[in-house]
Amino acid sequence: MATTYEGAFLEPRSRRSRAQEPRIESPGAAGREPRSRASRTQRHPEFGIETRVPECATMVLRWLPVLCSLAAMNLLASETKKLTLISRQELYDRLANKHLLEGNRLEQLQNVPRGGVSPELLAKDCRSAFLNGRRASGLYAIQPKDSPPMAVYCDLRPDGGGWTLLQRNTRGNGVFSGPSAWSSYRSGFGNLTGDHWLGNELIYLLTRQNSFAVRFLLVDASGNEHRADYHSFRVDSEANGYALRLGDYSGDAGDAMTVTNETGTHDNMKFSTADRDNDRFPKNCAEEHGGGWWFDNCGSNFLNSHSDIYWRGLCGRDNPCIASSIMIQPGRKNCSTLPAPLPGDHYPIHTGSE
Ligand SMILES: [Ca+2]
Repeated sequence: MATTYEGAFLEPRSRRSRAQEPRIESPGAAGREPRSRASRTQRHPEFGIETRVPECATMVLRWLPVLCSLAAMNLLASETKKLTLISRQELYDRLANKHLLEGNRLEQLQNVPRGGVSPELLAKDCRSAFLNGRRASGLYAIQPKDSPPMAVYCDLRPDGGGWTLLQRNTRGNGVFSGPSAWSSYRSGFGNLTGDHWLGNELIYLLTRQNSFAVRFLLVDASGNEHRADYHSFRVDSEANGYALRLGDYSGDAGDAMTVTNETGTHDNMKFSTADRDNDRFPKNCAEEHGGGWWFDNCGSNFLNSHSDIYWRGLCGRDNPCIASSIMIQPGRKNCSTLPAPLPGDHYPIHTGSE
């Protein structure tokens, strides 16, 4: 009996998988790749060209708007999580220099509403406040990078671009006649709405976060205003004696900070006080002149005087300047000159909130 093997290994149709089924080619399908089940054909509406779009791509395209929305919401939620709302009192407690606020009056801070504030949203300096639309000069709480918040006087007149004041001296109220110790100049003294020294530590924290320009403004005995701009300004840390680092000069007051003469040059000098002599004079310049400064031998200027504000070539003992102020703002990347004060403007003589 002949044994036939035909169909001996065939299983019943119901038990065969589809892959095992004989493939039946449709007419005209010869030579073409079998159509993948994980793709679909899409006809271009204009050129009629058929392209095959993978199903996974179709799914991604279909759900892309939803995925984008979810990602945006997630990003927004993560950003929102970083913000903290603290009360005005709590911010005040955190201020590094609250002793410079007259009468501890919280309402003096123009950007801290009664309902509280998010420290993360505070400007890092007065220039930032200006760019955020602030135009009223006065006291602001700022939050420099890697620093506790601090209160500063912001000069925000439209033509100025946003200045952060470091010093104001109108020789009033004896503010500059008392403090002489290193610790006083380190932590600052006076009243931010009047005469004050912001403090070497805060000046260091401010100027280490960016490239700053500085303006020394002086009012001579006749009431005329003069300025000395330096296109870069930085103060080193206390470990390096709060040494002064200045760039190129421009202005009409005369370069009394970086010029080298028989009294030395102030640039690159460490700060000196009555109890810390870092100058190159045989005696102690700070003790001799009655206040702290970047003295050399002893120098060509001294703005922290309670009596004679000195700037070589502009005002001296016989014709002392009657007011001074020191202010900074981030340096301009394009090296353009700093805006000049308008005729009649008197930067240093702000004695109250505007
Ligand atoms: Ca000395």
